[in-house]
Amino acid sequence: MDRLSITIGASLAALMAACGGSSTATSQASSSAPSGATTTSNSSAAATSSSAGLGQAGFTLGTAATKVGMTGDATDPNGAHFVPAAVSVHVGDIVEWDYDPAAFVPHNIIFADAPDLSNRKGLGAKADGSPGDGTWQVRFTLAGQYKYVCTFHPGMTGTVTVG
Ligand SMILES: [Cu+2]
Repeated sequence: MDRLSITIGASLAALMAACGGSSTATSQASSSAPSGATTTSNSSAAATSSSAGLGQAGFTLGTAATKVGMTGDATDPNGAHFVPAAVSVHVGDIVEWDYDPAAFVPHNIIFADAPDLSNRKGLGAKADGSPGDGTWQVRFTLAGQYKYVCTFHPGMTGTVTVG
């Protein structure tokens, strides 16, 4: 009995060692190589923690250095778009997105690399047709280029360059 359990224990230990060995090799390979999967999982974790250091976001942070309009919808020949689609500000400046109440189409502002700065709920018309929050502000505290999209309208994209 004792010898049997020892044998089984040893086999299990060998199996676990084998598993541990292979998974270690896998994680080493993926962490040393800049693979897409590793980069994605790292960047989403890093973006969540680091995007707090990129700036702050809210409805009323202060006076905006630059304002971006949100206009158009599916019936617009040009489609929905941010106006202007590209803005440049200095570190510490506030960018404000203003919803046009006449548009009756909601828009959101999603920064893929800075989720904390994003407005996920969206500005503008609510499901019942009543207007939602009309403005969204972001104070950028780190230089860089910040690309964003409205996920409600494919192709509705913008860029904030902070320098
Ligand atoms: Cu939109």
